[in-house]
Amino acid sequence: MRACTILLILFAVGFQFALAEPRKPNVIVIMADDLGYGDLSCYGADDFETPYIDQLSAEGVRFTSGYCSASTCTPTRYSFLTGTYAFRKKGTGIAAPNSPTIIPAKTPTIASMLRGVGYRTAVIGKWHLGLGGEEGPDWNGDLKPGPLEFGFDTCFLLPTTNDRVPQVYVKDHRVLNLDPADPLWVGSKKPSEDHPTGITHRDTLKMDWTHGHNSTIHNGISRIGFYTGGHKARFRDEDLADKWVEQSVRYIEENKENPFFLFFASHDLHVPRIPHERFQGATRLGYRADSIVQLDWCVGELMKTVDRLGLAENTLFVFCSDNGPVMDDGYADEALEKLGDHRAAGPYTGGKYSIYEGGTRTPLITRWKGTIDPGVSEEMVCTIDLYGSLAALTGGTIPEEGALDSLDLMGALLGEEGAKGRKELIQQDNGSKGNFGYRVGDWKLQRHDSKKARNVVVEKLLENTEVARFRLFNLAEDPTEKKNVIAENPEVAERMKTRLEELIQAGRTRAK
Ligand code: NG6
Ligand code: CA
Repeated sequence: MRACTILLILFAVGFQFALAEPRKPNVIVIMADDLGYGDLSCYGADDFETPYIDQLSAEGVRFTSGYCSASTCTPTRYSFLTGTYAFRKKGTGIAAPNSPTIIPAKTPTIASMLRGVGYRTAVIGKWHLGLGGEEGPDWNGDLKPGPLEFGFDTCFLLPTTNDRVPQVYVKDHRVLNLDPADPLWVGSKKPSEDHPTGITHRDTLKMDWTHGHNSTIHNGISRIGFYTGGHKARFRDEDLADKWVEQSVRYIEENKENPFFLFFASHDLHVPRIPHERFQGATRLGYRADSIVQLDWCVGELMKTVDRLGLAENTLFVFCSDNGPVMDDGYADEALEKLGDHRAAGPYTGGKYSIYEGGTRTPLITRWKGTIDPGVSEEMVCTIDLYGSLAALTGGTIPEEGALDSLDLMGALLGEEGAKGRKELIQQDNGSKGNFGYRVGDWKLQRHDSKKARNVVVEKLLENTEVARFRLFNLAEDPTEKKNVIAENPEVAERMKTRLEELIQAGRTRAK
């Protein structure tokens, strides 16, 4: 009897120990660019198909309350990598072509945490977090600090976004294929009187601009900012997706024996939307949706590679977006004209640049064959939580002063029964004007310090509308945030206003 009890205790202790044992699957985070909640067939799009992402979703967990932390690219990426809300750090808004790195030196990141527990780490695709020290990027020299100083073993990058100059790849610390005899110059002023731009040579463009984006021309498209030189290093917009896949497949093959972390930072469907020729016309909706089909193809290639190498049961895929959708973001690509009935933000209002749900509630899917039971989850999860969650899964450590807002939601991310997501989430826009969304359960408080709201995604240009500083919505009854119920619920509103301000002032939301 006694022996039996001891055995039972030993078994129980052993079992608990086994539960707490770190697991180190490969992790592939695929971050789409400007992809809205309604932009995939598994999230309700029915004007075109996204079969590979649908498969990922069917084999994993599809979140209906999956968020990115901001409604523009740079702050979401900053928060994803550092685990800290971007509004806590000045200068984390959309980065300019010559921006220095915006991540402070020695900041711990999701990549450095995973490297600390034996992962190989890579970022392939769009960076847009600045490169170089205070002086900005040294395009002809070493581009550091950059990803390699923040925990990545290797990188293969588009330095900013492709509507910004220059159109060159950065491999580790260097511009790839740069000929020293033809140095690269990047600036914000026209380098010479006769330098062709989108204004002076507008009739030569293969895609016209609508606002901004009228400086240096490359590949028939005028961009934000000016550059000269580096001709051998320049790429064609049409080839970006193929390049990301080629580099990623190679990386996965080379690292199949190690645990690896791959941040696949797609440029689809950011402007200029120039998918490869084989995807042009893939849908009836123009290049915006054609780019979604291209993105879907990329996801399929990654899935096939993982399957071919027998890694599917040892690889956690996370699919997400960096902000909500936008139609006219500076180029005349007919996104709006050909939109038809497609609702890029699904049932939600707003999109990119907005603190309405459409700005940050975006597709989020996890798949880990053999570990995740397929399903749909309503738990609230955010890209900012991947850092804390993966640390908990892999046994990684987070310094007390690191990842200040990243929560361990691993159970929810794996779709475990009873596992809870976030109780509350702060949403931000590009960050400069102090506008916030604050969701607690079904309640959503909007705080517009700018007293202006960008609210409609299907208009030609996003209009700013005058609004009250605070508004309250009940998302269960009013997911479109049309009916402000602040007057009817003064106590809820007061509680949420106070708590939001406390969370901002506290400097962190992750417990010490
Ligand atoms: C805006 C650009 C927009 C896009 C955005 C960044 C203009 C008029 N608009 O300033 O085209 O580049 O920045 O997008 O220049 S993001 O997805 O990288 O945040
Ligand atoms: Ca974006």
